[in-house]
Amino acid sequence: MKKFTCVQDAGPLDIALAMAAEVKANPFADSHLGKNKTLLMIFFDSSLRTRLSTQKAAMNLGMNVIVLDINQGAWKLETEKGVIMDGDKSEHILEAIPVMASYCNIIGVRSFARFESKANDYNEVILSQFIKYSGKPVFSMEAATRHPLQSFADLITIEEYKTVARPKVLLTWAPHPKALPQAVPNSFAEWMNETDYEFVITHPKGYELSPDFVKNAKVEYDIEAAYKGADFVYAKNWSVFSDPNYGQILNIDRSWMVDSRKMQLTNNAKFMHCLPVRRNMIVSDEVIDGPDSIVVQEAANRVVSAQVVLREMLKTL
Ligand code: AN0
Ligand code: CP
Repeated sequence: MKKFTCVQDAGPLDIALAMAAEVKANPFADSHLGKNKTLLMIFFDSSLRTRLSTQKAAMNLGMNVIVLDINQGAWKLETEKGVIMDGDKSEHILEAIPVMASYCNIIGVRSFARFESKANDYNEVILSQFIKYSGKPVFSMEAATRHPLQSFADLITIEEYKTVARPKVLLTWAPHPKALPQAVPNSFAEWMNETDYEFVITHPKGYELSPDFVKNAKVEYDIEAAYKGADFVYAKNWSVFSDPNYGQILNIDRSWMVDSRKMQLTNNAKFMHCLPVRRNMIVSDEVIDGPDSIVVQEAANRVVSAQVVLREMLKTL
């Protein structure tokens, strides 16, 4: 694996899931594979889970790890080409990428949607420059349009907890006070669409995701019908995708919060969220603290998804 930015990079999902099971059962089986190999994790945005789980995965493989928070101590980076650099940015990404790449063997990048230009976000201008100019295997730790390590961990978790062969998986929008990217729901949809699950998306009118990610998934605007019989309820907030309101919040309708009343419509559904989650905005205390909440197990599987990706990248070095 030379790059991991989307579901296609994972290869056939049955094989990816088998690798995940292998890694989970025996996390130190490949502890020599990463000897004298360095992972550089570059964060343009905050993180708890991605930072810790990816570092743990690298340590399980015997790698050395360097973490750089671009916004804390590094030079401010210019990312636009051809500009006169007379502002507050001291260094251009065109030098910074090959320099950073010279210090490591594998690069992980976190760079969220900026909401300044939909074209820049959906063309992944930051992540694609790392792929183009680093000469090293690059993986996404959540980019502008996708969060593949999260979606892979979500798939692993659903496979572990499903009680029927073909579960109904509901992705529901939920309210949040700040505008959030579409990366997590886009990516979740992209991965779910590669399975044979019954995959349903529900959200208020105006929050339609890009058709490139929704594909043939059922979009159900009747929230009760959407919840009915669901085996998994995956909550996430996202901001508007469609023009002219790209990146904005249309409403924070609290009635969309995942609560016990809605969960009672389901087939004892498990509750999932990528975290961090705002309690009593996205989900009620009762649901997230209840026996069907698997958010911590889901987060724990982030080590597994990261370790599969790093292992397969190490094998190509
Ligand atoms: C981010 C998002 O919605 O993309 C990261 C989630 C993993 N969430 C927040 O910024 C709260
Ligand atoms: N789910 C997730 O990626 O969490 P962090 O933003 O804390 O890394």
